[in-house]
Amino acid sequence: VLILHAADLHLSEAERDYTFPILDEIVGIAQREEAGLLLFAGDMFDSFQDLERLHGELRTRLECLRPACRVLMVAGNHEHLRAPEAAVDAMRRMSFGRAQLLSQEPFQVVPPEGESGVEVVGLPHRLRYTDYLTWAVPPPAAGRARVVLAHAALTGASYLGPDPEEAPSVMDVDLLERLGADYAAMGHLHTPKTVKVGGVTVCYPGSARVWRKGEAGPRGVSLVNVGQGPLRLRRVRLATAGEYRLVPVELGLEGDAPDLDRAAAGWGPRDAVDIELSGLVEDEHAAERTRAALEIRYRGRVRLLEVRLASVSSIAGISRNALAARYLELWRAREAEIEAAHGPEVARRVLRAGLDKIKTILETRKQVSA
Ligand SMILES: [Mn+2]
Repeated sequence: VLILHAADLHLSEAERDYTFPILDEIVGIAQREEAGLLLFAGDMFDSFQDLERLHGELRTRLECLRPACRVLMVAGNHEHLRAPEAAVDAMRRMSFGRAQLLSQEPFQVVPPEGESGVEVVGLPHRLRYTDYLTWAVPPPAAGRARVVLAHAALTGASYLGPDPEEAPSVMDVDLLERLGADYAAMGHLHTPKTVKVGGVTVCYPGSARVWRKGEAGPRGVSLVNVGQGPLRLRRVRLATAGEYRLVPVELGLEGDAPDLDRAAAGWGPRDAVDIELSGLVEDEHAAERTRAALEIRYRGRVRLLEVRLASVSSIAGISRNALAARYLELWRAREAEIEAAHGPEVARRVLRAGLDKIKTILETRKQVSA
């Protein structure tokens, strides 16, 4: 069966216009590829309130799926954020239409459907899974592949460490092996990652959207063929998710920025662009003017734009200082040569390193004379 596996969409009321088109794109991929199973591995909603307010909208958006496509999901830690005590009972009373929420603790077995169907074991999100050795999980049905659907970080494999900013919820990979899973459809880690542990292919498709700063690289879902011959896995990119792009910019002495239009031509309208200005400048007001100008220039071109003064330091009159003047004179004589050999970025960094050194010398002198 062809499975479309997505995770961590974090649908939210505040970002309705950003997140729902991504859901539509995922549904469109399931249609185009004729997926037989659509799995959502948790954090479909950004909080319990978002789940309460938006689950009807989710129901509507899933209606167009062909009847042969089954939709299963588990809750993640975010569906429990700011949730009332009986959150799981509340979730069970909600109607998700085409989607079935696997909420039975600690696991829920969904028997295969049709001749080529796979068996799915849902593990609703918990803070701890340490009692798993006592779970009475039946062995996989004869001749059927088993898929585990879960939302957790994993231990037992050092390269799958927990996300430091997220809730603990760590699962031992041994649990996945004991369940006899062929494929573990995981959510929780926002960076895409696939590893083979014993006989289990463990896959995190990563967040289906840019959820916070630093989530760089294309967002996507996994398309996996399970149950017919060897497991085949491929990644499909989500165009509507855009990308997070960190753009480091080194300012010149006058607070001037290099031309960013070439780089900006590669930015998409759904991207989150984070321009980080650094450098040593004569006048910090000039740096602030550059910052404001860049904001005006690129605002509206991307979904989110931030232009920040990250590590800009200023030293007034440095170009009039004898030592600095001599250094700048030597620098200008060799600037073209260094730029040609190493590119403008390296050239700016070399200039900055020299001026930083001079700044330190001047400051030390001041302290000594004071
Ligand atoms: Mn998440």
